[in-house]
Amino acid sequence: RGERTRAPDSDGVRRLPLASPTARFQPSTFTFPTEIGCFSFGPDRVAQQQSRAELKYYCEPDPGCNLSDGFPDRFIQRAPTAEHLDALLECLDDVNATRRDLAKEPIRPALCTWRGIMTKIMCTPYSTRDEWQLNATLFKGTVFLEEREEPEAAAAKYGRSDRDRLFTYWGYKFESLATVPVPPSQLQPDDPVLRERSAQVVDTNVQFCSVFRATLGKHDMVLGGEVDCLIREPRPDERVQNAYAELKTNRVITDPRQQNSFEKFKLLRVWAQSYLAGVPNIIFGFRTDDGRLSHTKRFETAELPRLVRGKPGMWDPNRCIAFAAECLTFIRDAVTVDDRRTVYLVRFNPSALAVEIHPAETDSPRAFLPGVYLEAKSV
Ligand code: 0WD
Ligand code: CA
Repeated sequence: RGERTRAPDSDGVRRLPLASPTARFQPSTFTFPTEIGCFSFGPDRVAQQQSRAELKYYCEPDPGCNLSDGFPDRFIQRAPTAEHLDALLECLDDVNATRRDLAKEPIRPALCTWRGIMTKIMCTPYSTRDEWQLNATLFKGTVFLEEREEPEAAAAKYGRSDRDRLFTYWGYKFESLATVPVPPSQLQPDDPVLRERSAQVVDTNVQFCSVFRATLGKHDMVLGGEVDCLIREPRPDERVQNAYAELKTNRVITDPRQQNSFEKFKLLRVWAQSYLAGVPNIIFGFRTDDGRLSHTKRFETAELPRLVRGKPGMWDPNRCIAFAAECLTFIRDAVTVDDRRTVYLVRFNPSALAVEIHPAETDSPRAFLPGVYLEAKSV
């Protein structure tokens, strides 16, 4: 530790080797995130700032319901357009403009990105075969990260086979069947809202995103992440986050091998994802091979590490946190040119088992900070 090479190699690339299971990173900490703002995307994919319009309530779906229903005619899948961090930055600017009016210091985090990027970084010690590539830009003291995806790869994901699209649909259909726009306590058993659930168009443009502030090691971060629903009505004296829930689907588990893989891979990812955003509840919809909902099961995010602890080959949340903190320090140390047109490539290289930071590209065609943010009232 500490002696890990941070200076560039002869090829100009800086490398942070993934610690082996025996050579651990310094333990680090993550503070429970606090929501500072939010936004909703409607079917038009325009972000309504500070709107909870698309935050729905969980409502137990009917067992045995058909997740294929409505496919493909009632499925609107968002086109893979590069949205960058636009809605998130607009939200942060909005929050800072309000703070300025209250004579409060603006929030200028060390890092600002989508929660999904941090999930990837956090899971890296246990997902060593999965490459990731990020664009990084330092602007006015904040490092911004976005996914670097070649247009061909994005298009390939979108234009997959009908079978693949159906699998994707099942996940969204579960969300649609398991949520209602008003608290279920306000609904009668025969309320039309309940029946309308199954007739709804599944539109992946529609999303509610929470924007929150958290500290990882010595770094403060502002992250934005999609929140699926509220599990109950939040009490007036508590943070709304306490009632947030993540919805997931999984094939029904029928043998110990599947249980092991579920715990090892799926629970790690959903733990990291939910933990980062302070989402305390996770609801799994288990489905059959032909897309019927079998049953649902609730987990508390905080109980997942305990559920896998001590089992061979499982993950350790402290290792995820320690690695992510180290990775952030590595990025902060290497991304030093404060310029909106300068972009660094940050990459996890599975064959070298190392995070790499490539030399800065100045006046880069990949520059991704939007005009609205650059000209913002609060920057
Ligand atoms: O275009 C892209 N490459 C991505 C866009 C990748 C990841 C996220 N996003 C967008 C999301 O659409 C959202 O507006 O960033 C925003 C925040 O997302 P996040 O919360 O940081 O994303 P993540 O935690 O990776 O995923 C949360 C949900 C997913 O739910 P599940 O249960 O599968 O984890 O965001 C959705 C999906 O419902 N999602 C996407 N929706 C459309 N296109 C995508 C995508 N590429 N990735 C995740
Ligand atoms: Ca989900």
